Amino acid sequence: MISFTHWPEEFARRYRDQGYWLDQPLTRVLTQTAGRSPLATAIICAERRINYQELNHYSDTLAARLMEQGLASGDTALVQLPNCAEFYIVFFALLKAGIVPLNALYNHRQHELGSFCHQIKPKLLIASRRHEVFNNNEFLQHLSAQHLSPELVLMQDALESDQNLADWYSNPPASYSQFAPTPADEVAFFQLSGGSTGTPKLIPRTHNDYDYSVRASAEICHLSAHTRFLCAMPAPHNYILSSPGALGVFHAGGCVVMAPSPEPANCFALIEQHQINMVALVPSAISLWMQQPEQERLKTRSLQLIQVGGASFPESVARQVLHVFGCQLQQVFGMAEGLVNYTRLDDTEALIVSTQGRPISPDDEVRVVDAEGNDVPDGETGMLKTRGPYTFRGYYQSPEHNAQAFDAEGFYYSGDLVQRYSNGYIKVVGRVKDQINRGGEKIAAEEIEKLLITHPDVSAAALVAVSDERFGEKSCAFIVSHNPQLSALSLKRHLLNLGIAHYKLPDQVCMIDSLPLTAVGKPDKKRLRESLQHHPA
Ligand code: J2J
Repeated sequence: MISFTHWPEEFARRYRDQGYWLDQPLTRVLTQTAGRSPLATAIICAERRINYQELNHYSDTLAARLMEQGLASGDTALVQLPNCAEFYIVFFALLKAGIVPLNALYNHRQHELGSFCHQIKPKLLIASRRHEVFNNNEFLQHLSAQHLSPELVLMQDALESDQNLADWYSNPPASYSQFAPTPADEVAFFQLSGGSTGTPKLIPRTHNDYDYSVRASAEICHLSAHTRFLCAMPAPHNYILSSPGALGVFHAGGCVVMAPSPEPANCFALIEQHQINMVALVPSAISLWMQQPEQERLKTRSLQLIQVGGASFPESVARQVLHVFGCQLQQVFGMAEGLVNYTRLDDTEALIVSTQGRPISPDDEVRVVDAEGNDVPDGETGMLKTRGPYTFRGYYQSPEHNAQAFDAEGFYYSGDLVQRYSNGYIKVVGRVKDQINRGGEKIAAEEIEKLLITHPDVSAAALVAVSDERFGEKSCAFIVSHNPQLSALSLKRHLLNLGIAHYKLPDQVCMIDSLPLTAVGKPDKKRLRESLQHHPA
């Protein structure tokens, strides 16, 4: 089994007694619906329509083939697929076989994928030959040189010499053995943290905790067999997978329509063609959708619910959404670590536009505290800390970071600055974690700073957020260098050569003589941010 920080026994008992933890595998969200409505369409992916029976069958087949191959419960897998039906076939197959997946984002590159491999040492890799990291064998050879070669590699859009993913889920094994999912209170899969540290952190999620968050979310969002959900943001992201996301839709028996990205022209065409009634977006995407010409927006008339989350969403824009799309708006404030807040569908318009909602569960314990850990009065700003039936108790193999991220009672500090009102609703007003939220894509400053100083001409680096009309925030790298000729281009090329995801490249670069320091000798990022406001780069 994968080792992870369990909930203390008294909490586990309470979560079971309250009916949150069902002690069933997370694949329940699929198998129950497949039993109930086998012929209902589960996924529309370009020209393909896959019903629940087929989705269940494909994932059974792949699970059985993997077990036949000798992969077993407790093994790990690294998966990187674009938004497509295979993402869910693979996810359910791995869970059925007890193989614990980590679903990388499709825009992750060698740097991120390499770090994931180091952390989980996957026996299985599932990826796409269309992705730039896998369109040749360099990365696979690099893994092999590091003694990290997976035992089995399955490829989508496979070459002749590859093991073809499509064959593996379509062609049945010689015999089916009993599936062996990991126990419901053990790790089902790894979720990715937005991060604020040097290396991307992994979040162990159990069947019990994740299944509860999905079930409860589906109920809060009134999902049903009539839900037609557009999956237009990255499928592995916690929000799009579980709030209530595709898993919530499968649980309710609705239909998930795949879009490669939130690009408006394609999404609007899909919404019209498939009469989609629900979509989950980040603020920058909804702003882009609002800017489209009215005759284009008319194609979205079937939409009944637009969810917005992942980054801060100004009240004025929220009001505009109501006006422009004329459908329900729901704000979602969540985190891959657990806690998710929603405005409720029957809330007043004032609550919906001005807050980020309230927690899913009556047993979500949320505290808003000052720097000394004392609760602040309602309505005042403080740091959010939380524990509950679906909030994790520790990052994977990160004792030092866990010592900082959790308090002695097991509350997780999310790094968000919030205000909570007497009705329990939360407003996100800022952040203490060293992270840049670039239109919902999270960048851990330290991770990029560590890579920047590996450039031979860089002696110090600090990455800070700058506000941006479209993305909310973009990144600016302050660089100290002895080389007056050092260019932004050379720095970006260096980072790209190290294989980081493109969204992590600094949007701006500022050369300075030295980094201002705080009283304790750390880079004074507040002053750096202020200097940008006075002298925009
Ligand atoms: C302001 N900041 C927000 C919001 C997240 C549902 C929705 C989102 C995520 C997510 C998620 C925000 N307003 N509405 O996992 O299940 C920022 C906060 C938070 C961090 C978490 C879900 N919604 N944020 O975005 O793990 O800073 O999850 O702590 O990617 O995003 O990021 P992530």
